[in-house]
Amino acid sequence: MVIDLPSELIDRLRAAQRIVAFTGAGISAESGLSTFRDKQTGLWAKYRPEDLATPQAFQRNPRMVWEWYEWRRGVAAKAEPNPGHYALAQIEAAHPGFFLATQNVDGLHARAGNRNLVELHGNIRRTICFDHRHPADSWAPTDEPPPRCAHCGSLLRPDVVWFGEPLRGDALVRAQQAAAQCDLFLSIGTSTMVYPAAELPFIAGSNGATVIEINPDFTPLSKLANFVLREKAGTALPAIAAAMLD
Ligand code: BV8
Repeated sequence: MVIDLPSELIDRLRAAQRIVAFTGAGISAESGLSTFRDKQTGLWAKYRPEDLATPQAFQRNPRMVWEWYEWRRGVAAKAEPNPGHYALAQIEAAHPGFFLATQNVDGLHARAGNRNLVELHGNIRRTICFDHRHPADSWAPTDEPPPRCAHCGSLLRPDVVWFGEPLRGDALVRAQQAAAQCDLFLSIGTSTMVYPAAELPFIAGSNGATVIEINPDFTPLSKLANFVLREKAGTALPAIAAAMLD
């Protein structure tokens, strides 16, 4: 489906020098990956992600949390980037001032071709140990999962940021600086609920950037955004890329 963008939005898109895209689970929904707000399906239907994605849950029941991530890792590995992911890769390829900050851990932006990106909440395809964050690329099969670290013997876990854990490295600072300095901020497929990541669109808006929200549903950002496209990312982003790159 091709949508018409407001002419004022097209002018802003074409004039933008420094662009930040901020994505959440909604951009991967059209790749078949359920969002955090979706009811969990099947085996995990009775659990809320927020109750599984915590260090406490892992310490309480490491096997269950490990198996939830093994299931999600398997689903993510079979998923393909969708037109929304590819549109952002097209924009980065044509726009030196483009920066992508994702909350997603599925690795689909890198697979679509984006390089100038930070994965604020880590990546489900990477595994580390719980006690020292030693990376683990492989591990001996065990009938008592989670497997253990070859270096220190502590339990292995996914290299993602759990609720109650601080974001790692310089990802957040890089994203905050990009948000503060951009002139166009695209907030895509996120409920804008999880901090500190959710602050990024508000940082951009308070620094004078044009803020565009792409989300079929209302979020806490909707009333502040300069433009709200009540569309799926897979519909809106190709139209935005076409308007920018024509
Ligand atoms: C931190 C990785 C501090 C794991 C994730 C009280 C006590 C303690 C902490 C807090 C507190 N109050 C607030 C906090 C902070 C807490 C927080 O924000 N909690 C929320 C629930 C209130 N944050 C944290 O704990 C963070 N850490 O604060 O540390 C600290 C500092 C120093 C020392 C110690 C501690 C860490 C947060 C990171 C958690 N990890 N993911 C994993 O994936 O398993 S969060 C996870 O949910 C995602 O990464 C994402 O960030 C987040 C929100 O999900 P969304 O991506 O927005 O997806 P959602 O389903 O919510 O929405 C999807 C949207 O898409 C919807 O709006 C839908 O309408 C739309 N959509 C659907 N289809 C489409 C679409 N849009 C477009 N197209 C479509 N087709």
